[in-house]
Amino acid sequence: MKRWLKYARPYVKYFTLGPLLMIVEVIGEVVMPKFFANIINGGVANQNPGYVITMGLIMVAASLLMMMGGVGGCYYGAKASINFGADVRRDVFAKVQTFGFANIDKFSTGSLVTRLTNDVTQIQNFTNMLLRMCLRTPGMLIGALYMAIRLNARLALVLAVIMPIMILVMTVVMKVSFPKFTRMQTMVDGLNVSVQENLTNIRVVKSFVREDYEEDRFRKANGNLKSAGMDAIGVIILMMPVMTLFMNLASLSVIWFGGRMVLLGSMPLGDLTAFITYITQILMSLMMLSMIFMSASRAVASSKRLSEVLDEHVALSDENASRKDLKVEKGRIEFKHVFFRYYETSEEPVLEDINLTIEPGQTVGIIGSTGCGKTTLVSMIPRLYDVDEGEVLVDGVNVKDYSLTHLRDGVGMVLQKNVLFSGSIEKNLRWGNQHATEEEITAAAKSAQADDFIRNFTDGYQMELGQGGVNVSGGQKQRLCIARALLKKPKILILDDSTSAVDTATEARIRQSFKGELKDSTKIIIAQRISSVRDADTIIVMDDGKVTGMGTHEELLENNEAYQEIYYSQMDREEVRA
Ligand code: DGT
Ligand code: MG
Repeated sequence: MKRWLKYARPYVKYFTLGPLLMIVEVIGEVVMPKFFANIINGGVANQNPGYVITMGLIMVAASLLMMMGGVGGCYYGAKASINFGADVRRDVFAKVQTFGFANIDKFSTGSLVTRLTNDVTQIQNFTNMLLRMCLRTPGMLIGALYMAIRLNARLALVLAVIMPIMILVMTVVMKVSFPKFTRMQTMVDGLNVSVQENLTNIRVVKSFVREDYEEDRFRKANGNLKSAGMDAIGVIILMMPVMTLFMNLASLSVIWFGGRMVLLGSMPLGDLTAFITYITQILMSLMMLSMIFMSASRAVASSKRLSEVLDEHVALSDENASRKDLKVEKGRIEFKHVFFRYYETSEEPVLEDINLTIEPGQTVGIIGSTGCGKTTLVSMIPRLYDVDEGEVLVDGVNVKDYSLTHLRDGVGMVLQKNVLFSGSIEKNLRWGNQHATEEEITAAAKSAQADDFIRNFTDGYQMELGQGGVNVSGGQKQRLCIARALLKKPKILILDDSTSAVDTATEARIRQSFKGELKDSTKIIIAQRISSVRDADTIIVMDDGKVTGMGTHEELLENNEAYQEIYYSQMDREEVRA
C-alpha cells in the first residue's frame, strides 16, 4: 500500500480535487428529492404555481452545479489515475530492464508483458473508480439515510431489515470472487505467452505448417481465460438480480406501509415519493460499494503481481562493484577455475574448471562440438551470467568489480542468436555508438564487408529493417551485427559463430580487416570451420564443458586428437568440393 501511495504523491492535487468535486454532485443528488417533495407538497397540493416555478429554478441551478462537479470530478479523477498508471508502468519497465536472464526466465516474457499492460491497467482503473466513488458513494449512503430518517423514522425501519441482508450477500460474493480474479490474471499470462511465442516465430510456425497446432494451443489458452472470466464474473452477475430483488422488495414495503400512512393522513404524498427515491439511493450506493470492493479485489491481485516484479531480487547487478569508475583499457582476459551451471539443481556443470589467459591484442579461436559450452564460456566475459565458482578477470580485475556499463562498453559481443531492431540500418548500427560520425559508420560497415550490399539497397543506410531484421539475408544480418559491434571500438571483440552464414572468401576479408582496424583489441572467434580460426594466435579446443587443448593450428594438428578429427573431416569435404 505504501508503495502505491508513493505514486500518488506527485499528483496529490488531482487526487484530492477529484473526490472533492464529486461531493458537490452527491450533495445535489441528496437534496434534489427533498426539493421535489416540496414542489408536490407545497406547490401542487396547494395549487401554488409561483412556488412551483421558484423551486423549479432552484432545481435547475442545483443541477448545473451538480453537473459541473460531476464533470470536474471525473476529469481530475481520470488525470490522477492515468498519471499514476503511467508512472507505475515506467518503474516496472525500468526494473525489468535491470533483470538478468535468470530473472526473465523465472517470470517468462509473456507474463512480464501482461504485468506491464493488463495488470497496470487494472490498478489504474481501480484508482480511477476509487477517486470517483470513494467520497461519493459513502456520501450518498449517509446523506440519503439521514434524509430518509428525517423524513419518516418509522418507515426507515424497513432499511434495518433489508440492509444487513444485502451486506451479508455482498460479503459472501466478495469472499468467493477474490481467488477467482487472481486465477483469471494467471490465465491472461498463459494467453500472452501463447500469442507472443507464436507471433515472434511466425515464420517457423508457417514453414513447419504448425498453424493448426498453434491455433489449438491458442484456443486452449483462450478457453481457459474464458472460463476463468466467466467463473469470476458469474458470481457478480448472480449478485445483480439478487440485489435488484431486495431493492424491489424494499420499495414495495415502503409503498405498502407508506401508502397507508398517506391514506391515514399522517404523511404527505410528496414525502412518500422522496422517500422511495432515498431508499433507491441507499441501496444503489450499497451496490456501488460492493462494486468498489470487487474492483479492489482485482486490483489487489494485480498489485501483488506488480510487486513481485518490483521486489524481484536481481542477482546480477553492479551494486557492490568496487571499481565502478574503471574502464576496460587493454583487453586482457583471465579465467581462473571457473565452474558454471545454468540451474543450481543441474548435476553436470556446463563449464568445468576453466583456466585460461588471453593477452591483449591476441586473436583466439574457440572450436568444439555443438553444446560443449563455447557460448556459455564467452558469456562470462561481459557478465551475461555470473560464474558459480572461480573468477573471470579483465585487465586483472574481477568482472564483478566493473560497473556493468563500463564492462559491456569494453566488450563487443556479436551473439550467436542475434537480432536487429525495426528502424533504419543506420539507427541499428548506431546501437554500437550513438555519437558515431557518418565516416565511422561507413568504416565499420566496410570492415564488416557490409558497405557494398547496404549501398545496393535503394535507400542505402536509410533502409528500414523489419522487426528482428527480417528483410535482410542471414549472412547480411550477421555482417550488420558485426558492424554494429565494431562501432563500439571494443577492447574485446567476441564473435560467436557470427560468420557461419557468410561465404569463406568474404569471411577472410572480414578477418583481414580486423588485423588493421582492431590491431590492439583482443578478438575471440567461435567457429565451426577450422578455416575461420586457423590463423589465430591461439586456438582453444573445448569438449563437454572442458578445455581439452590449446595452441596454434600447427601445434594442435600435431598433438590434439579432437582437433585432428575436425580438421580431417573438414578437409575431406573441401577436397570433395574442389
Ligand atoms: P553451439 O553454439 O551449438 O556450437 O554450442 P555451444 O558450445 O555454444 O554450447 P552452449 O554454451 O550454448 O551450451 C552448453 C550447454 O548449456 C548445452 O548443454 C545447453 C546449455 N544451455 C545453453 N544455453 C542455455 C540457457 O540459456 N539456459 C539453460 N538452462 N541451458 C543452456
Ligand atoms: Mg554457441
